[in-house]
Amino acid sequence: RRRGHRPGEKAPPSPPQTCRRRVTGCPRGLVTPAADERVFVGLGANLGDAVATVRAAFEALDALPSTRCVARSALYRSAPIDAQGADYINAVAQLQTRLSPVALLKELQAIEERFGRERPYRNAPRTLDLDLLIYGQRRIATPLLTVPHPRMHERAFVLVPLAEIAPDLALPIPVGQRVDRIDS
Ligand code: PH2
Ligand code: MG
Ligand code: MG
Repeated sequence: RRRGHRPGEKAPPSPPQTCRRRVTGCPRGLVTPAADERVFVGLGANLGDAVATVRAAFEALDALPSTRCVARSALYRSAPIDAQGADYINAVAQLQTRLSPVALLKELQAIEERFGRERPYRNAPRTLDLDLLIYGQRRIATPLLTVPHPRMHERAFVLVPLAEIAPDLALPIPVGQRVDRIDS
């Protein structure tokens, strides 16, 4: 597996300015040189064995092409917010990846599918939810993808695990929401 170039190694030549970035030419069609951007993914589950699922999902993230999971938060339990069903198990992963944001989104959706995700209605209980929270400094606003995640700043179940693994991000934690760390 390619892990991106190491410090000291010669960087690949940049494409000519006049050329559109080629994304269709490479086999997966999905690789972009972004290996040193800090990428964070939120994990959530409240259907089935949520603890086991979130643990397995960390492994699935680490197994993605051109991607490594470089930090995992603890697992946290919280009541559903704007949703019904059982308590959620939530966590946050930090990735190092050469996948573009959209390519990564597609991979996250494929993992959700593999874990039996169904979408009968909005915010329905789910076996696994993987949300792209932050992709370096990028701001993305397309019908397909919004980064940073538009609701993450209101959600303690995202911010608390994120603050655990990235304390320097200095995010505001909402008051009045309980998020209880569990042993994992
Ligand atoms: N995800 C939602 C809606 N509500 N509540 C908790 N506690 N945890 C979640 O992951 C969550 C939620 C939509 O994705
Ligand atoms: Mg979500
Ligand atoms: Mg989602």
